[in-house]
Amino acid sequence: MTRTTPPILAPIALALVSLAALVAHVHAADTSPGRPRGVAISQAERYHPYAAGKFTCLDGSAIIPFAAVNDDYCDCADGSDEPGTSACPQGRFHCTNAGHNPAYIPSGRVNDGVCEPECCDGSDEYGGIIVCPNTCKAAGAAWRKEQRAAQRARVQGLRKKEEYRKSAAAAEASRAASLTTIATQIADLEGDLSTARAARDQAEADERNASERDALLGKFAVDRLAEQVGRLQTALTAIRDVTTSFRDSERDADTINDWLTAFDGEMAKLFADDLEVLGEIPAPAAADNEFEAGAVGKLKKWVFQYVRPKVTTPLDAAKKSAETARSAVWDLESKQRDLETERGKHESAAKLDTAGEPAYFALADKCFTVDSGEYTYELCPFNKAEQRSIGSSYGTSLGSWGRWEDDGKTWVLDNGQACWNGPNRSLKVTLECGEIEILKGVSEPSKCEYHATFVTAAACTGSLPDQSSSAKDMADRVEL
Ligand code: MAN
Repeated sequence: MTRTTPPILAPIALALVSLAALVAHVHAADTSPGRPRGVAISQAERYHPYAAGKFTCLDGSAIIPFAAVNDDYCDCADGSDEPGTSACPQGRFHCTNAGHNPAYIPSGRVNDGVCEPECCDGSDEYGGIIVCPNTCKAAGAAWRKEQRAAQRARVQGLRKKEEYRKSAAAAEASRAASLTTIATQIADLEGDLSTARAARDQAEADERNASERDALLGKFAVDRLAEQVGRLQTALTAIRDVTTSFRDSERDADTINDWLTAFDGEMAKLFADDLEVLGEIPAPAAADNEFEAGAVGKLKKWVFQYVRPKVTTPLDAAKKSAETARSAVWDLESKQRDLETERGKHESAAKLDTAGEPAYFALADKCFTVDSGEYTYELCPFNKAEQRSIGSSYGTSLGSWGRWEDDGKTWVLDNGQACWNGPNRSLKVTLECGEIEILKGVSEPSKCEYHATFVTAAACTGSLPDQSSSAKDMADRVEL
């Protein structure tokens, strides 16, 4: 059914049309009847013109006729009456950017003949100086693509972080188990060590006794040997006599044989008597020098070269036992040191300052490098950072582990190598979420104060979303 206007109402209708035209003129800049130009949907409630015909400045500084909103004259201290014009320098213009993200620009940039990149819908230039194309569709699509990629990276990072957490939990469990085992091993070792030390002390006491005895024996043997020298001397004289007699009077063979037999007997006696004792003679010492030059010396040499090595003396045995007992103690002590080092490592690993996030344990004992300018930078999380000239192995310390800052978003490494005419070197690391660890963007914003960005899955925050909620999340970001 069509409704027609009765002729009597025609003048009223005309007046209404004129009024509407007037309102339309006053609000020529408005985007919709309920929302003046430059006002965000979320703020529309605060711009309620039609009820009372008044507008209250958003800061409450004044109440003005609604017609004064966007009339290109600044009435409110906060500039809220001119959201859609450039009249208030402190004002903000809202671009709806349908299809992309809404944005605010300073209202001074409205109708300035420049298409603001923030306003992809071109709504900042409605005055006709320039026509700005609406690029929101493409920009929104590109932004959403980027967001999806970032979201994917975040999700992958979060998955990796879950793995990190799991391995951190496993590592912690195994660390605890190792610490218990090590504690038991150390306790056992202490028992073994006290037994071994007692055995060593005993063996060393035996060694000392054997050594004293050996010294006495040695003295005795040398005395015996000296005594034998006389006999040897007699034997040599006998030989000399034999040879002289032989040369001089050509005595008969029987006589010579008698002499030689006598000499053999003398020599055999000498060695038969003394072999055992000679075996115990200590190695020739400086004190024995008086004997070295003569026959005794030669004999001693013979004994030491040929006889002594075949004879084991009680001192040799005692020395060997003491040596074995000492090395048993050394072995146990070295095992004890190894165990203590291992215990220390586990304990300090457990103390890593991960700010309560176990995923960061995955970065312990690892180092990451990047080349930037003429330097290679190396970051070993929770440990140290270095700067090296590319290709060089000499490193300048940029600092050692310091602390977390910025609510868990930054690491500080400080007390690095002193800088000539500057502070000790230090490095601030901004943490970024990503699946793979990357050290990037190293810079030196001020002399010897460095900055880097470190991408790690451990820095990813939030929880793993399911497919549908992530899609919804994405849609919610786009104000249409
Ligand atoms: C080295 C490097 C630089 C630093 C200067 C300061 O060349 O560590 O990064 O700025 O020393 O003298």
